[in-house]
Amino acid sequence: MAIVLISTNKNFLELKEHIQGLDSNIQVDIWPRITSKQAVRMSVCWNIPEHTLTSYPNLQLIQSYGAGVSKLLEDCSIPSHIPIARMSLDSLATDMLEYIEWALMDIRHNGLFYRANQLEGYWECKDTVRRKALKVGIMGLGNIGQHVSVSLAKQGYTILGWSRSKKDLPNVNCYEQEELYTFTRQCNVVVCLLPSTIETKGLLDLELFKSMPKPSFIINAGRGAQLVDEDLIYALDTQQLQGAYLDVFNEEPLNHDHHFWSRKEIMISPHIAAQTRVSDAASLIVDNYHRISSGMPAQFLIDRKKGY
Ligand code: NDP
Ligand code: OXD
Repeated sequence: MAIVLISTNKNFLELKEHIQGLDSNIQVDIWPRITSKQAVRMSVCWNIPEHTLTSYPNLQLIQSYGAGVSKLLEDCSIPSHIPIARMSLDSLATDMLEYIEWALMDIRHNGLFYRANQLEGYWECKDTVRRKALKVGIMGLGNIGQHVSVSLAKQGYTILGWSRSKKDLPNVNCYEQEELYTFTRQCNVVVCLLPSTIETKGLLDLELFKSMPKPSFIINAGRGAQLVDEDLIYALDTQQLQGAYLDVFNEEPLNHDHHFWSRKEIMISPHIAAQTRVSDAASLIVDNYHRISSGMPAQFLIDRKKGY
């Protein structure tokens, strides 16, 4: 029985060492060097080329190396009977919280404004925004969104939350799917922590921006496909939105001639908001491997119909 680690942009050598450090009996291959395709029971995948998973006759589990699984679901060559598990780690939630805290602090201290002024050598003061004045709406209340919203509420932010099914979280005013605009109308910061699905594609559009009080901010650390790029530019041009913090993009890496690069109201980070930590990932992978080896279902299986 073996695990194969497959990625076009991650070096999985360290992951292999961690997995074997936890269980030296597990055979671990790093794609494309496979000892025996027959022996492979589990694949760990991040940015894999299409059709890579078609020739493993005994594959029982596809484990995403990230929380997002949309790329795997888009690959029609992956047999639909093989379960897919996502990465669901406390460290992804705590790291994401730090990224959102940093963006909120930057909003409160007018970071976009002062960095733009520095480039022009221009001195102008603006009032710092009090924590209570920000009404922060979190879209997506799963493993990550719940931790982020509850923690920010504890810090004194006014927090609203929105998800497909209504949640009940301490000091978070929660809304369900049909109440999207009731939710956004109250938020001067919207934070997107949603998975990429058919339903969430293009959700961050002009209609949503217009529903928010003027001016406001968005933070997108979910997936790039959730944002309509041209609508963001228009919303910034018309001062409907004051700024945007973007960690994920329709195309990654972001093309060097994309308009976002030149906009002083946009803060760009290269999909680093919460990065899977190798040691935590290895523990989950080994646990899931042991589960499937003893006939138990793996943890954190996704629902293909919902798309997450
Ligand atoms: P979960 O699956 O735990 O949570 C997803 C949440 O989104 C759930 O609350 C779900 O609602 C909600 N949701 C899904 N579809 C809809 C919809 N159509 N309308 C309203 N709510 C919806 O995922 P995680 O919290 O683990 O991760 C979320 C996403 O964050 C990932 O899929 C990935 O895209 C992104 N991510 C980004 C990272 C980065 O570095 N930028 C790092 C890690 C993750 P319900 O609870 O009702 O099911
Ligand atoms: C993830 C990500 O899905 O890194 O984990 O975006």
